[in-house]
Amino acid sequence: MAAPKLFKMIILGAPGSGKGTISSRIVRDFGLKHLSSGDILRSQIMNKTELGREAEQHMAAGGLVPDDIMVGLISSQLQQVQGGRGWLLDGFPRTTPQAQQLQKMHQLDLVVSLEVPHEVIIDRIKGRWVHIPSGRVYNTDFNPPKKQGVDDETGEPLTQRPDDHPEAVARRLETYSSNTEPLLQFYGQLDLLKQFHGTESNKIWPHVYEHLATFLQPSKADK
Ligand code: G5P
Ligand code: MG
Repeated sequence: MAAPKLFKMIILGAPGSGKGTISSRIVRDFGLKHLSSGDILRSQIMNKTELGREAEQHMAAGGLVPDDIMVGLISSQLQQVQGGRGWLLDGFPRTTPQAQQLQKMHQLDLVVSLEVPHEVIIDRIKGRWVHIPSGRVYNTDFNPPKKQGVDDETGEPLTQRPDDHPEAVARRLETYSSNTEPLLQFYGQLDLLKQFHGTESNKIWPHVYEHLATFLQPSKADK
């Protein structure tokens, strides 16, 4: 019997727009496999791989890791996804060449974009703390850890991302506007794009949930 077709989606949005936050709810309620390009790169840096060393310089300055590295990295990660309902890519593609390469390899079902004003983003990034090994994200106001400075599940220390200092955040927002925003048009023309506007993830989430539920049966009934 042929394997069931995998659901393939992308989440776009500026740095700090809540891609990781909304993705973790999609994983919880719709059972997709979450692949975050930023989390994959940070684990390469933590493991001191050659790729990690190359990526680190670009990331710390708020720039982009070269397209050829990213396409190779993500396509090999996607090949390793076995079974399940499908996947959710967060942070990739980020440039038109990356999107063109992905189109050659996979037929996408949906592209979601989170549209959050930049002034809201700058404020919330200041309070972000992360657990690098798992990618779990906290915020001192929005979703603080149970114990300050410590990951809820492992008890390991939380850190602040080196690219979350104000100069790098400003550069990441500029990079998003010039390199990634053109993808809205790219996916709009392919009739795959659905945009969600708002300033709070908790208010955006029910709309994302309802839209996704038109494609996939939720694995949990509540939003
Ligand atoms: P990343 O890791 O992909 P970004 O910059 O795209 O990084 P980031 O910063 O991870 O995106 P996010 O996932 O959109 O943000 O947002 P989040 O973490 O969920 O939320 C941000 C904070 O706000 C958290 O603390 C969260 O708790 C809080 N929060 C969420 N919602 C709310 C709310 O409603 N209210 C409040 N108060 N707080 C809230 O990429 C990093 C770097 O890797 C390289 C690049 O150098 C990039 O800069 N890279 C690539 N380079 C080239 N090509 C690619 N494809 C690349 N992918 C990664
Ligand atoms: Mg993220």
